[in-house]
Amino acid sequence: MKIIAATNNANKVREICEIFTPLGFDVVPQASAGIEIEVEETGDTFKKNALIKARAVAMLTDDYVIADDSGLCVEVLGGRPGVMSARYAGEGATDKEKINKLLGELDGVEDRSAKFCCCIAMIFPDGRELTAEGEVKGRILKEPRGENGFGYDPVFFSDELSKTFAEATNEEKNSVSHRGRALAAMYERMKNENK
Ligand code: ITT
Repeated sequence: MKIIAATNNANKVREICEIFTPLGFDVVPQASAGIEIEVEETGDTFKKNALIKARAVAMLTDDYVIADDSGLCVEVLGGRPGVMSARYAGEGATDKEKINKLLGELDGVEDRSAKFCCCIAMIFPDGRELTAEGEVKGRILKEPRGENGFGYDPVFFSDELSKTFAEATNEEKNSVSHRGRALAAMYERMKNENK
């Protein structure tokens, strides 16, 4: 089954493919389907923003559409950067700039508890909408470690893996990550929907 991924983030597409392709889905990035839009994320929750992105692309295709809204929530920062994770250090900032801003905000802070959150939204060709969420707990290190992954992965130390997401292999990260869990939950919902 073909699914258009409503995202311009190539790393998200890679992770969605790693999990959904073995399940029999043909995941096509929106740009490869000729859909070149950048949707304004006006929601204040991951769920609202995932649906905003999925609906915008679903208007332009008759295929299934999947969208991901995700981010890093740091306890001592009251859940920030949260839905602002991509724009935390300004529009167009690099991952390194975002990490440096975060480490600056947490300078001298002892409680570095954090979690990654993800909401996956799916829209069927007949208009049905499903959402599923996942999260993973950990803490923010004082310095980046590892080269894999993207975004905040080098400073996110996973409690379950006992290493940063950037030190983990793709398989390790997917097995515990917010996105891996949200996608697994979505797969279960889709199976129930098609019963
Ligand atoms: P799309 O909206 O096009 O999907 P985006 O990167 O703008 O791409 P979001 O608005 O959902 O996506 O922002 C999510 C940000 O949160 C992302 O850019 C990273 O900085 C961070 N993030 C999300 N998942 C992550 C992960 O698995 N590892 C590291 N950082 C992650």
